[in-house]
Amino acid sequence: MSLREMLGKQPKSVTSHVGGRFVGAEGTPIEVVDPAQEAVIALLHEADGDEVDAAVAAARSAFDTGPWRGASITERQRVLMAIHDRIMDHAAELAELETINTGIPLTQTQGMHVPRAAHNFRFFAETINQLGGEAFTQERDVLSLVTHEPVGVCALIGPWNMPLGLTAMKIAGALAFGNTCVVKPSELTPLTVARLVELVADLLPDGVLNLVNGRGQVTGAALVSHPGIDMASFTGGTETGRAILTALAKGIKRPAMELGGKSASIVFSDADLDYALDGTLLGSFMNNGQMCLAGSRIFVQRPVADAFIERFAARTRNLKVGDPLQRGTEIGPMINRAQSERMLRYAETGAGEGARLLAGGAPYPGGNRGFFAQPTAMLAPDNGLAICQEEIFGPFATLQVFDEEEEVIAKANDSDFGLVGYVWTEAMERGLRVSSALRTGTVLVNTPIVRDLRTGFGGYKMSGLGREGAKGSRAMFTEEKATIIARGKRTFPAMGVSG
Ligand code: TXE
Repeated sequence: MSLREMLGKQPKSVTSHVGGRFVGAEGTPIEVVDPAQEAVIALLHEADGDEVDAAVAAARSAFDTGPWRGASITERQRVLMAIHDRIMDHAAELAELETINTGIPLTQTQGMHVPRAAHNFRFFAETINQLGGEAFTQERDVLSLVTHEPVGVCALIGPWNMPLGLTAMKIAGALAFGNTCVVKPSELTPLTVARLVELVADLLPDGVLNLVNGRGQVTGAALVSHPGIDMASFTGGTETGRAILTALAKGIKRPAMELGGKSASIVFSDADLDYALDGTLLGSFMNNGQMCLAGSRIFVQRPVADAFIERFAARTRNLKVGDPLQRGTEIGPMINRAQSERMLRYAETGAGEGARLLAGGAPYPGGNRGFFAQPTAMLAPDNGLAICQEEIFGPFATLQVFDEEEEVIAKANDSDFGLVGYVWTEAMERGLRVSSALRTGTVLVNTPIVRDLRTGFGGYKMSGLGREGAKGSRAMFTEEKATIIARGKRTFPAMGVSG
């Protein structure tokens, strides 16, 4: 029997993991659904305020009195590498589980998500040995040292679009820098993170890695407003980010926010057009288009626009939609019915605002189960349209035509978001010039997604706060401490000597 059949017959029970033990199987569970089959595959025990309290207390006690915070770098590296190996040993199972739970094609979960989840642990194991502090010796009589200490208990809130990979990045960073954590995955996609916790529980001291599950409004809200946490790292939508920031503000807790995007992908007429076509398609439709860094707001320079747009539309119509477990499937179902209906509403809104439908714009006709929608492309007359301004988070691309470099930079920057910009050109000077003009945290020149963990990933404007990556993660997960040491007896004004 396949894993999907097994889960369909006997949905997995997912509980919290607190202080080294799996707890809490009572109460009415939340049904977790396979978006391709609409079958219940897991029953999620929702952690209430008391259970969140217990998880934070376990993390607090492990941080304050446990061995992890003071463990040597060698010991932390050993554990992080052991977690890497565990993930790789279970890579096939984790990829299949991720695909069943998210609808993301197996080729992508196998080829990218799971290896990347493991790589995060290897990367941070190496990074903690390489990132040093600072020493300032300019003042003759003092030596100033800057060191980084763990921030404490980290609340890690994960999204549903790449649950294992993105949450593993947070867990690996938090643990590498000596913290303890409480993880809350999305209630839509809790399976792989729960399995990860199960797989690595014996590698960590009790209380270092805790897991709570449940809806954002209940479990998530209780966690981020808990006085016992020291910071929260969140990946998700802008509205939720705002709610979490408000909760954190009460306790002056540190936020790290990776929010949405509406990234421009600019195709200049001097680009290698076949290559740019492949790149813009992948940048728009990978991960079923449910990507914060999707480059799905495409601008094409007029001399090549007609030919490029026609080919983009034909390739979009040709995308293979279907069962994400099948090899060859390029687009699986969207995460739930609300998201697929929302995406199709955007096609109507776009048409109402004067955009021309080039491909898709309707439910997927093949099969009567699953939250499938046809990959969609629209030609937009103006960047102010809702389809060019709002994050759609599905297989939906907009195309616009431009004439001048200055004009397209202004249009690309005309967005509330600022996560990523893509530039396609054979003129490297232009690539660099446009890169420095784009108000985004990352610019990719002549390539779709490349994630170099040594660089920080995060957004300008409403795309977030902070950066994830080597130094960015250190800034997120450590407190910076200055220690000023007198090199000998210093001369300073003596007070209270006379009168
Ligand atoms: O995710 P949410 P939603 C964008 C995308 C999508 C939109 C909405 O545009 O259409 O967000 O997605 C938890 N306190 N992205 O609403 O709410 C929740 O349980 C604490 C961009 O389905 O952002 C889940 O674990 N936690 C994106 C996590 O937040 C709360 C990835 C994310 O859910 C909470 C996903 C609360 N009050 C969606 N409310 C990206 N940046 O990649 C919810 N949560």
